Amino acid sequence: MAVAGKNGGARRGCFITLEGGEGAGKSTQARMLAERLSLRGLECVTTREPGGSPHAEELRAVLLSGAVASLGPMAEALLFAAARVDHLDHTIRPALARGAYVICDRFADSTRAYQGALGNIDPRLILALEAVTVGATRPDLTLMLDLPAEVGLARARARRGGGATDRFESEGVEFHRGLRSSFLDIAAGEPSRCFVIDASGTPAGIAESIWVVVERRLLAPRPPGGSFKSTAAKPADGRRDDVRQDPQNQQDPQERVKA
Ligand code: T5A
Repeated sequence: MAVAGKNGGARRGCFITLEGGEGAGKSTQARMLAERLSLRGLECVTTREPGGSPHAEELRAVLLSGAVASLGPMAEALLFAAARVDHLDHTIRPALARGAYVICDRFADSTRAYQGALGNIDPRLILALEAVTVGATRPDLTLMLDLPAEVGLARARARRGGGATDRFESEGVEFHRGLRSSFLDIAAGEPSRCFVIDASGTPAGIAESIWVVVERRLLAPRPPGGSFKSTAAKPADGRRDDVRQDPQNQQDPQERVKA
């Protein structure tokens, strides 16, 4: 089934991105979501950034080795953008053009958070680079997997076993706390695209929360003549548990707690 896209094109699929800190469970959830969509008979393409196409995977190896770090965040941002162009041209756009669901583990919000906010690059520059790189191929839905930095880092560490940390995992915990805030700020700024998911539960519980959002946002019939609107609420402690949708689309807070 192809979903009508807001970004033009007579027929296109659906572009879903997963974002969040290290070890938040993005890859796990991307896989689980693809399995569930596939059971509905929908074609799914799971992919990742940096990477997702042969040349972009080569750039991934360079970026995660840390070889570019000494050139500074702007050079890193440009290389992530170069990888993204190749990924879009060779994987994402062809899949969307044939009506597939593309589920991408990280995308442009990661550049905004890692290189932009944490790397102190002027946000106008990051957004201009994003506009040139991404063009109209913006995600239809972004799932922000949110959990304390320490928990995500512990998960990533446990998975790695004794292996070496990569370029960004090796940053201190303050960096990763800052990342979490940046992703939550991005979600607050674009509530019609972004939905924050509490990623501290079990994989199955988180997958269920994600499925509720995907069903309501992408699979349910649209209300006549319009897209869903949403409003964002920020708790007093600065953490965001979710980005609430309009009443037709609202997630039961209890469902989130259970996840
Ligand atoms: N980057 C990327 C930039 O700086 N700028 C950019 O523009 C882009 C696109 C990519 C790095 O590049 C940076 C960000 C990153 O540092 P990566 O290896 O792809 O490097 O890093 P991550 O995307 O962070 O991938 P991770 O694998 O570390 O995290 P995930 O995908 O969020 O987590 P996942 O699913 O692999 O799970 C990690 C471990 O936790 C377990 C899993 O089994 C696994 O062992 N797990 C859970 N455990 C308990 N409870 C749960 N609910 C769990 N879910 C998963």
